[in-house]
Amino acid sequence: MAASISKGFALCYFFIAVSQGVLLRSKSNSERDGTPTPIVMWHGMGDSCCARGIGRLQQILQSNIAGVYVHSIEIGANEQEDFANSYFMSVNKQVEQVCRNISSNPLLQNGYHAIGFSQGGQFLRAVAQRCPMGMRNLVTLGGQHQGVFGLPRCPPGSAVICTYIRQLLDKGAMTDFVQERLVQAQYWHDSLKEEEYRSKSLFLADINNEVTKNATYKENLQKLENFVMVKFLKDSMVYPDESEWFGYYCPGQATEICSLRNSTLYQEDWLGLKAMDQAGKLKFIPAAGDHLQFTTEWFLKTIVGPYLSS
Ligand SMILES: *[C@@H]1O[C@H](CO)[C@@H](O)[C@H](O)[C@H]1NC(C)=O
Ligand SMILES: *[C@@H]1O[C@H](CO)[C@@H](O)[C@H](O)[C@H]1NC(C)=O
Ligand SMILES: CC(=O)N[C@H]1CO[C@H](CO)[C@@H](O)[C@@H]1O
Repeated sequence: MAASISKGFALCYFFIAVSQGVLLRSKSNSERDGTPTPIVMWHGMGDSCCARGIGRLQQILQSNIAGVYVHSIEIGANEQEDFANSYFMSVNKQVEQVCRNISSNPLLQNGYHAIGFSQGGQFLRAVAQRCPMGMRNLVTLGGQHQGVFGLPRCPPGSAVICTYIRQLLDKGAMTDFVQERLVQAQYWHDSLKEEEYRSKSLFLADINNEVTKNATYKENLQKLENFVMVKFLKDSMVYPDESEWFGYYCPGQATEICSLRNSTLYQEDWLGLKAMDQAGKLKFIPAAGDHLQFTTEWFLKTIVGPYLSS
């Protein structure tokens, strides 16, 4: 099965060859109605529900899991709005919209699997924590669960937007002005200023239970059957890439990395991740390439087969 990946793609842009693919048997919802568990996808920054990369992935899922319903999240009235909202709409509002959308979709009422690309990964985790609605497996590919500290490269087609974003982040990611306007500021995490991050972050510090320890978040996240995190070992987009496995710079500095298991969040179990780890529900999967670069074969074998097709 041939798959080719173009080099040099940025946050959430990837091209993947549509494979002829093995037909993965679906054990799935068969007890209920004989159809496979539906899949909800959330794209990343500078991407949209139905652009080339995401569209092809949706095709791959549909051609490899017979009869599966796939819902690719679109925020806004059309693809242009969806693209712009990936930069400029409050993440909390986006999550709220997705919660409403999932709860009003009759095809998603018997549970679903979720797969998020890059920032779509941590946004879907917020969905799991705030309105799980029967989410079974959550897969995040290059998600930034502990945020980012740096915006190294931008997706193609986003150069102008990115220059503007950099200026905003430089001006002060944690000012109310920027927090309210910029998606990426809402998961900005300056490990040199943990206190400021906790008090100002409108999104990430909240879903990570850094401030209020919301028992509902912890309870809901643990409802997942599996929480699968893929880290790209040659990631040149996400700093630090350990964030893709829920680790980060150790508090108070920006060089040394502390893994998830080494963090207070884990050790005091603010989110139930330690309990999930002990129950074998956390999967830390390495992928060899750069951000969101993988082959169809890898995707089918490592992700679709084990986590999306039953
Ligand atoms: C949910 O998403 C679908 C597909 O993008 C869209 O057609 C529909 O209008 C959305 N529904 C709500 C309630 O947002
Ligand atoms: C905890 O999260 C739930 C679900 O989003 C929300 O309804 C509730 O208001 C939150 N509680 C606190 C104390 O923030
Ligand atoms: C929170 C925590 O356990 N931090 C530890 C992570 O690992 C470093 C180095 O091994 C320790 O110094 C920290 O105390």
